[in-house]
Amino acid sequence: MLSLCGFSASNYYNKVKLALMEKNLPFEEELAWIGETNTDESPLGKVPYLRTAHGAISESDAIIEYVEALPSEVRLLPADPFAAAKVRELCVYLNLHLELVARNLYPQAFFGGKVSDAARDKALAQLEKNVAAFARIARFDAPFIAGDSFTLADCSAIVHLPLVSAATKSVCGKDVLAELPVRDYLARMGERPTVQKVNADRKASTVAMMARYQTK
Ligand SMILES: N[C@@H](CCC(=O)N[C@@H](CS)C(=O)NCC(=O)O)C(=O)O
Repeated sequence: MLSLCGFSASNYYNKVKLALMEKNLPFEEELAWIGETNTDESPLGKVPYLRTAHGAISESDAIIEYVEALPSEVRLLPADPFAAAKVRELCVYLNLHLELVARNLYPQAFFGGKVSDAARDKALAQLEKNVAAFARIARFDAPFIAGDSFTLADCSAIVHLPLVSAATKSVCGKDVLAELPVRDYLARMGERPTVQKVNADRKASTVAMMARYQTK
């Protein structure tokens, strides 16, 4: 049995959880908050990590590639090598060029901290450039983000895009994704039972996370 370790408020945890559910693979969830992770299983102390019969894997990209290689009637990467590379390209834009840059704003957007004006301006400038590039390759109305089927890129888009919007709106006073049809895309994805489950669990976990945060 696979064990997904981490917590459901985490966007990277949910990226993997969505992939596992979309592929109908059985797994259990093991709660591990930041600071309570197993260093042998996740050396940087990040979540998620996946415990398998062979050992643990950290880093969500390594995990979802493993998950995709497991036997399942559902594929989240096209069989065609070029099409698969285009899905992975979108994943890099979403994970590295959008989410990781927006993450610099999270301390102020979500945790009551303060981001310096210089850090805010730097993140905003990078995001504006990166969003314009992302908009050239994303296919929001295709109806999935990489085309006509649900892929690993949707697993990243569904969990990251709301945070990029919320963080930039809160800290920079503007949603860097406002010009893109993100709302319609997310509403369409929200019709999927897997996404509904991830969102319901995320809300409950966020309440628990904030309660822990406030008592620390
Ligand atoms: N590159 C990592 C990023 C995961 C990540 O940043 N997870 C956050 C929670 S959403 C975390 O563990 N933060 C704690 C830390 O960075 O020490 C991945 O793709 O798995």
